Amino acid sequence: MAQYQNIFTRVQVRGPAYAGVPLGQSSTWQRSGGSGFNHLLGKIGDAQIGPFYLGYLGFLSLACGLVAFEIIGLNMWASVNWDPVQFVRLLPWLALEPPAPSYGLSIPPLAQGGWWLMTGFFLTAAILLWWLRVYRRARALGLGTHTAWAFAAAIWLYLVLGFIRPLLMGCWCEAVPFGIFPHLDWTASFSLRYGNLFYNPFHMLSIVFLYGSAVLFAMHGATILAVGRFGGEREVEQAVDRGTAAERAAIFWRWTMGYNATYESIHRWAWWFAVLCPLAGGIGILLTGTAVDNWFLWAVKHGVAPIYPHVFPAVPDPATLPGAPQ
Ligand code: 07D
Ligand code: 07D
Repeated sequence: MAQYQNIFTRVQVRGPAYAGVPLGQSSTWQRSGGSGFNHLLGKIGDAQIGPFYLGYLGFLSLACGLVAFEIIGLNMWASVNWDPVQFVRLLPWLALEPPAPSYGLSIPPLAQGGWWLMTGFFLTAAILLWWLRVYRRARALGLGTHTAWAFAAAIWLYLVLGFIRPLLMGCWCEAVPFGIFPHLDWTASFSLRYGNLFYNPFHMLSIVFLYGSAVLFAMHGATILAVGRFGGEREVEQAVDRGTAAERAAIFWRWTMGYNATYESIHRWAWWFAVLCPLAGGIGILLTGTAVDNWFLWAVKHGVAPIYPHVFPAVPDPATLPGAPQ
């Protein structure tokens, strides 16, 4: 029997290219790039590409992002003596590291972390300018600014990791290096240095919202695809006038779970789950090394982790020994 399958397939309905609503009088930039169609992209999204709105914020953001990207790339290339083959071969392991602990919060020479500091400046400028662009484009279209605020939650975690926490700790050396595997090494050693991040309750909460976002996204995506045959993907109409699709989606979850979201509230659930992941995470990182020095000992103190019986002789926490890096 022929069935309407909509996991992979998509009906491509193609009208004339649509430039979007007219730009207001106040706009100094025009949309650029014209528009075209791509059949393959149309299989996973909308087939129309462009026009693109660059604007001065977009331009400045891309320019700053390019500077940061270039500084990272050239430093990595220099670290393999400008050998192009080794550069490509070792790329995932190459790094641009922050300054050594002895520099504290001062500005170090370029080759001793100065390039890292400069990259941080340009990357942060690029991200903040992109945030402004997201905010301004939403306003220009008369939208809410929900996307900008969700993005701000991610930027919060990024700023805590690379700027706010290092400031509080009094050292740029606390920040994350630029590099694919080096930033993973940093993440692992951060956890070890502070007594296992698993015992940080804000890391736990962040994981709840990370996993929760995935399961909610799967449930929502599945529900909407499942009622696609009744026009359920036209969510706005279904939110204001609950038709047969919304009705069935609600009944499905009421039958299986006893409780259901609405066509509108599911997006609030999704928004909060996604936003709370980096928001909680940022709090957890900010507390680490500033308020709490060892999450395992913290957890023992608060009855989260058990006190292990003294089978072996006592081992002091290496971080509390004289001469340990602070
Ligand atoms: C799918 C949206 C698209 C985004 C993509 C990432 C760059 C970097 C730069 C080579 C979901 C684009 C990547 C522009 C290129 C250079 C110099 C988002 C999607 C496709 N990480 N991390 C990755 C970043 C931190 C951790 C991958 C950025 C923290 C772990 C990618 C930041 C900690 C793992 C990446 C950042 C941490 C990764 C895939 C900033 C704790 C992995 C990311 C600015 C949170 C995974 C090899 C992805 C991996 C991975 C980028 C911060 C941990 C390179 C830009 C310091 C454990 N991280 N990360 O898909 O495969 O995100 O690593 O804060 O296992 Mg990371
Ligand atoms: C990084 C926000 C910044 C990104 C921005 C984007 C560009 C490019 C380009 C699109 C991701 C900028 C974009 C520049 C755009 C293009 C082309 C968001 C970021 C602004 N952990 N852990 C988390 C788990 C362990 C550790 C969060 C799981 C170990 C550290 C998350 C496990 C150790 C940190 C999480 C696990 C450890 C984290 C990240 C399991 C390592 C953090 C949430 C099962 C041995 C971060 C409080 C997020 C955090 C974090 C999950 C294990 C270390 C929930 C599932 C015990 C140091 N971990 N972790 O949204 O917030 O990141 O911690 O083992 O800093 Mg963890």
